[in-house]
This record gives sequence, structure tokens and C-alpha cells, in this order.
Amino acid sequence: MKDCKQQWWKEAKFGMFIHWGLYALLAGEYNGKKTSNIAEWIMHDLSIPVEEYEKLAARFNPTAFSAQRIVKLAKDTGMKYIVITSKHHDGFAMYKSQCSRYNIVDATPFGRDPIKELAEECEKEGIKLCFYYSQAQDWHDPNGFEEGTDNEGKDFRKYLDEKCIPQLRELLTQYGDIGLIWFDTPMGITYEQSKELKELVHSIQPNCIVSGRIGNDLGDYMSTGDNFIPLLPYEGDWEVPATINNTWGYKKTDLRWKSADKLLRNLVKIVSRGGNYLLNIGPDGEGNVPEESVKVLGQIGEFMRLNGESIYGAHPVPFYPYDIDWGYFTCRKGKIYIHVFDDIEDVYILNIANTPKRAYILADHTPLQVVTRTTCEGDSSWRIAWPEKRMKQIDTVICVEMEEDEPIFEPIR
Ligand code: H79
Repeated sequence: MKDCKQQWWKEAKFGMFIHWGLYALLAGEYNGKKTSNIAEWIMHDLSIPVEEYEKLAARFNPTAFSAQRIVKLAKDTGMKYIVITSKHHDGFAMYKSQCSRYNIVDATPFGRDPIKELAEECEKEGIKLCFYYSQAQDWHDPNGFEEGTDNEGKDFRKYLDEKCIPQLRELLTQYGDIGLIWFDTPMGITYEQSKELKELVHSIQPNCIVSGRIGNDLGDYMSTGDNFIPLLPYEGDWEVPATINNTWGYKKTDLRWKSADKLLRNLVKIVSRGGNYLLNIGPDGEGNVPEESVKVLGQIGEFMRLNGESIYGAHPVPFYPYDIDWGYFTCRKGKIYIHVFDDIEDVYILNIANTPKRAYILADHTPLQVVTRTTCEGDSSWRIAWPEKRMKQIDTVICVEMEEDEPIFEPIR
């Protein structure tokens, strides 16, 4: 499918998820009690009553928030789209909503609309702005669903008509072109309701795509489970939503930060299997992005600046090379990119039958020799030796330009 509306998304490969809401103020702790789960679930997990949780709004004044800094961070990391929580399960709108005063402009001393600020900045910087919207769960609205509770007797239709649909309309009319709506946890939403939401989105912005979690298999692409990377390439379009530590919303005690090495492996692994990587940051209650996130994203950005060609618009190779454990492959017409993560002596690939024209290290264009040979067992092979001096990189990408359009892997005999 070449010309479809999500071509930009297929080529983008890498996006920034932002989980930000009132829960950031609590940072995983309420009245001396710590949540052991993901921070944005604290209202549910610690059973904070609606009237208590609501009071957080009066204290929410994240003056350190800077759309400019966040968009720059995404851009410098090589991310092409941003998905921000416009309303998470707690029901609080992080933008100026006319249909519920429970929103950041009307209910907080902050009084600014961060979504508007982001929209302006994204437009300026060429980043696609997208919205997360919790369509089924809303723990603030008496008729919204809540996981793990008895939702019997709720008038979900009323919630859809009075909050969900009007808010989606606002989001799709107040902030310019929106790349996609990231729906989540469909729960008991019916096929007709999912379809209705999808049609609503497309009726206002025909080019806006909807995530797999709209429910009932109606997404324009598939979202994998949180942090789940499929072992093999999947057919069709898919995306892995992922955390840098182990929470989405800001949590003071979660210090289990993944390394740049790990995150980059995940990105390359995902792209080598045909997916997108949507990597999350959770700004704190003042609007600051945790230092540790900024640091690892900076390292990924360095890689992307020199090696972006091997990621954006790149495809999996037609035959998934199961036997290679030191790295991954991506490709595009006439080029194969060999991503070498481990410290191996030289690069040896069996059962590859292409005719190399030239090869080089993508980051600095150091030329490399590819020795093609038929082994004594009769298999085709490539051997590429490293140059004497080599730039230190987490992932050294070798680009091999070939006679053929696609890499040809011969079946193992
Ligand atoms: O927005 C992020 C999460 O808040 C949301 N999806 C990502 C993108 C999400 N919703 N649900 N889940 C993730 C998984 C839910 C797990 C649960 Fe639980 C198990 C809900 C109740 C039991 C984890 C543990 C949350 C509360 C306790």
C-alpha cells in the first residue's frame, strides 16, 4: 500500500510518547503511600476518591513546561511525531476544553494550554502532532469505564455523547492537522462505538489515523502490547509503545532507566521487523523532562544524525536471518544496512546471494571491502573486514550498495 494516508507514519519509524497529567504531581506517592504500579494509574491503584484527586488541579502549576524544549528534544532525538496524553484515564483534559471545566486551562493556576503551545511548535519544526485519548476509561466521569471495577449500570452512551465525542471534536478542530489519535484500553466498547469514533475522526480530518487500541480490530495499524517487541516481522503496519524506565507518567522512585544501548537495540530490532517505535517521556509536576531521559535520548540522537538513512523508510529484509545474533538488517531499494551491535571480529553473512557494488560505514563513509565467496559446502557468503581505525558507535551500520533491488537470502540447505 504505497499511497495511503499513513505513508508519513510508515516512513517515520520513531516517535515520542508523552504521558503528562495531574498524576505527575504525585510522582507515584499519595498521602505517604507509594504505588507499586505505573504512576498514571495512581488514582485507581490507591483508590483516591474523585473529589480528592480533583484537588490536585488547584496545585498544578508546571511553569517549567516548554513546548520549544520538548519539540527540540524530539527532533534532536530523530523522532518524527509526538503523541501526547490529551486526556488519560483520570479524565483530566490537558488542553482547553469547552465541554468539561476539568481541564488544565480552567482548573489550574497554570492557565496555559500546553497542547496549543506544542501544536504551534510542532508546526514550526515539522513534527507531526498526535493525541493520546482514553476513549473508554474515564475515572472522573460517572459514566466512563474503570478497569477492575463493576461497570454495570453506567450510561456509557451518555459519556460518549457528553464528553468523549465532544472532546475528540475539539482536539480535531482546535489544533490544526493531527497525525493520529492514539486510543487505548478499549475495554467493553462495542464494535459500533469503535466504528463511530473512527468515522468521527475521519469525518473531521480524513488523513488522521487511529491506533489499534480503538478496539474491535478497527485501527489503521496495530499497537503491540506495552513494551512488547514481536520476535519476527509482522505483516502490515504496527507500533511498539514503550517506556524508558518502567512507568509512563512521572514516578520519582522509578530509577530503572534503560541504557541508550538497550533503547537503540530496541529501535533497530523493531525497524528490522517492520514496526515503529513510540518511546515515552514522563515530564514531572513542574513540566521538566527527567534528566536521565534527556541524556539517553541525546545519545540516540547522535546515532540518528549519522545513521538515519538506515532507519527512516527502511524495511525488513525479505528473509529474516534467524542465525545472526550480533545485530540486525534493514534495507531499501538497492541498499542493505547491516547493524552491528556486538564487538565481532569481522562481519560474516551466509546464504546471501547479492552482488555488492560498494560498501562503507554509514556514519563516516569509510570504504569497506566485501569479499563474496561460495563456501566449500556450496553456500554463498559475504565477509566484511573492519578498517584499521573505527569510530566508536553503539551500532556500527554498514551500508552495502548492491546490483539488485532487494537482498536475496538463499534458503539454508
Ligand atoms: O497509557 C499507558 C498506560 O497507562 C496504559 N497504556 C499505556 C500506553 C495502560 N492501561 N492499562 N495498562 C496500561 C495495563 C493495565 C494493567 C493493569 Fe493494572 C493491571 C490494570 C490493572 C491491573 C497496572 C497494574 C495498572 C494497575 C495495576
